[in-house]
Amino acid sequence: MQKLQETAEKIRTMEIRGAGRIAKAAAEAIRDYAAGLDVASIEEFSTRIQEASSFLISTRPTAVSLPNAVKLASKYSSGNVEEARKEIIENANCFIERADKALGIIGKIGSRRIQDGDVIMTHCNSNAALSIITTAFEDGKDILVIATESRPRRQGLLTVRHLNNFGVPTTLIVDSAVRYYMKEVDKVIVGADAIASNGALVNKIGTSQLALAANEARKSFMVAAETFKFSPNTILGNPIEIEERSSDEVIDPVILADLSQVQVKNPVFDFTPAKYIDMIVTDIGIISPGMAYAIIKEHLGW
Ligand code: RUB
Repeated sequence: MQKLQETAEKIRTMEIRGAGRIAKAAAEAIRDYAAGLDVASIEEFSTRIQEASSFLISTRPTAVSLPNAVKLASKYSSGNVEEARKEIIENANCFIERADKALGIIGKIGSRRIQDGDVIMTHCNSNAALSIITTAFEDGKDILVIATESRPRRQGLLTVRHLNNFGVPTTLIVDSAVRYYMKEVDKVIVGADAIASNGALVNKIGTSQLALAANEARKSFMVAAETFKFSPNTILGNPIEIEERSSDEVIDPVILADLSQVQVKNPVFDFTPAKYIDMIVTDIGIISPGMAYAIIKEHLGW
């Protein structure tokens, strides 16, 4: 359990972050936990796997890739401990391999929609969105990227470093400059923490501002999301919980302690309605947000 607890802690503190990376780390944690589980019966095996799954899922509430990965990885049908263990190891490995491949496929499919000369705006730090951008660049397309800082954790700095390593010309802006620069943009490309059955997107706080500004300026808004980012629970009308993190990420607690009339809010994701999304680039192809329900039914086994 110690290794699994370490992974859970890294996800909670955001040492491991980004919906795709979180999903892969969770699948690995369940796999290694199952591999080393010393139990006397299948009932005990089942209880311990369920406990470990719930523990991992509780670390961050919004990215649906986390429960999806844990569910897909921890599936087994055998009543025999050794066989059940083998099934989990295989399912987890299969999920991890699928997740790795998905990024490459999204990059390939999405980059076909990028034109020579495009200016692309992105927000936060999404591996899936970056896969499209760097694939287009490596295909020889002459592109420019505008990347937001993404307060309060400034994941935009990871994005600009990544793009710099690829040699992609990139401009870093503060989040409040999104609308100011939108007139220069051709396409917005962002990642996803979750996509609801009605096609609404949940992604880093501020994503909906990019969508509104893009809509106002008639620029295209593209989401890059593996199929395991779609939320089965939303079919049942369950809302996606928006994570609220500590005020320490926004303001020095010593300064805040002096401000008796001030409270700080730090929601870290927001909703972008489907009507602002032109397309979702997934590992099974490009879809309109209206197809989200079909993805959940056909590709997540619901
Ligand atoms: C990260 C974030 C990313 C999505 C998609 O938020 O909002 O856009 O997770 O990323 P945080 P990816 O930093 O709070 O985890 O495409 O890499 O899965």
